[in-house]
Amino acid sequence: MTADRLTDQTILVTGGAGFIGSHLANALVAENDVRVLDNLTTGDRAHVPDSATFIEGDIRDDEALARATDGVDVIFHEAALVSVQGSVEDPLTSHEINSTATLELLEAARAEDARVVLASSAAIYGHPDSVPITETDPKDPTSPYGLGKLSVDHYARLYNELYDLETIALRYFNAFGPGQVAGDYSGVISIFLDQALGGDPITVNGEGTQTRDFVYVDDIVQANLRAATTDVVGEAYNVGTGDSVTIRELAEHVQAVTDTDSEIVYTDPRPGDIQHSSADISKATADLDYEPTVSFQAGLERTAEWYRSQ
Ligand code: UD2
Repeated sequence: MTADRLTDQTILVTGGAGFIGSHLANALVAENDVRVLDNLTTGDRAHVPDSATFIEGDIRDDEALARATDGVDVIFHEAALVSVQGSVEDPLTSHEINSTATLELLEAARAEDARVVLASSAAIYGHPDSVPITETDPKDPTSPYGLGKLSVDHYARLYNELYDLETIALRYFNAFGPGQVAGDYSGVISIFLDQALGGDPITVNGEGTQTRDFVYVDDIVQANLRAATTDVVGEAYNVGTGDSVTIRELAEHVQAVTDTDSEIVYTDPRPGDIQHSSADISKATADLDYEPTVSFQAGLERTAEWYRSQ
């Protein structure tokens, strides 16, 4: 498949009612026949575009998966148990969803000869030796979540090598944007915005010197769309921006964009927290023509705007 963009395809977005999946479904629905499979554990039916076919079901359910994958051309696999902390508390469920069910999905894709664009994660690298992180750097995940993503990232490559299935794994760094609902284990930006707009203190873990590469959801979507049409398959790509900010700076930016009096408080460091993270995106730029388009500041403003409107 080598086209500039996806048109007239039958597409499945797993997790399409969730944060990243719903943005993807919305980007695809005008020119394609889009199906969404989501169990609504963390997703929201209201975020699924009206013209998409919605299948409420769990990716662990064979019957739901068979219905969702029947006749598809492309699968974007975003459904996952996304909480790192949750995976530490319940590694078996994390494995069932993030590894076993994803393997089942690859099998279904093999039967349909469908391309699979798979959500992998920077969590596969664990504590990096140095930053920016390149795709060939050591992988030493520190959570069941990271290990599960590493297994399916490798399975995607193997399915290409063994069965000629068109697969691409995208290793997301710290995704943020509208639709990322604040919760105990959601991304730090959603938590800080929720705290600041609610008039609560902004809780920085440790001294806030740790850094993250925050990538706006539109750019995650861009990487997915390019992965869906590239002729370079069987590869994995970092999806970040190449820039990073400290968590302390992030807290200050959140204070500024929300125009709040919320103070920044420093709590205990999070056990096992990664100190530095930033993506080397040169491989995605070279192969996929991927370029981040939304700056951290602009993305933060748009996300704050969305929170205010909620
Ligand atoms: C994120 C993803 C994870 C994985 C990884 C890849 C989330 C929730 N997790 O893990 O799934 O893809 O990236 O690199 O998106 N922090 C605070 N105060 C808070 C919450 C967090 O200071 O109230 C800090 C936290 O200690 C960490 C940073 O903010 O240093 C980012 O935390 P996170 O949970 O948003 O994301 P991360 O990088 O652990």
